[in-house]
Amino acid sequence: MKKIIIISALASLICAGNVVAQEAKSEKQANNAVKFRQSIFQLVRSNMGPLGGMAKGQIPFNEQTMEVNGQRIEQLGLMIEDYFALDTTPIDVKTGAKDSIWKNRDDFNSKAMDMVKAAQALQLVAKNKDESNYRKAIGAVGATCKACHDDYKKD
Ligand code: ASC
Repeated sequence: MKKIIIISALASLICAGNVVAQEAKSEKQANNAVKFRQSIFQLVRSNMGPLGGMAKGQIPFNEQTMEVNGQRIEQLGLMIEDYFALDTTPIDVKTGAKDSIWKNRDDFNSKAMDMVKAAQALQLVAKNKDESNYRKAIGAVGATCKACHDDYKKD
């Protein structure tokens, strides 16, 4: 009895967040999950676009855009763990996500959190009008995109 109590207490600790890992059970469910995941990354891309333009000197630095887009990327980044909780590898779906994501969940989630942290740092730099660090802070966000793509995005 004691063992059961300890085990269930541990289980509830492990499942403390909203995120419960599951395997996709149908094509419809898996395809929906892919669409939702891709929606997140499309919005990340949309918000990275102007930031990348600033870092490359194509458009002027704009603190407000840096803050707003940084906040959006932060929020989107926080959704990644949840939206990847469903393992779609049992179903044959068209996806850019590598199967290795679900074999390395902790690393994948920690790479998503690296983006969150870099996006938070960017907001702070913009808020403080810390001009000499604008490029670096944007570059740091982009580097977290690349780090995850290198390991977990096909092609
Ligand atoms: C972007 C974008 C990415 C990252 C990456 C940074 O703007 O679309 O995937 O930055 O290219 O290296």
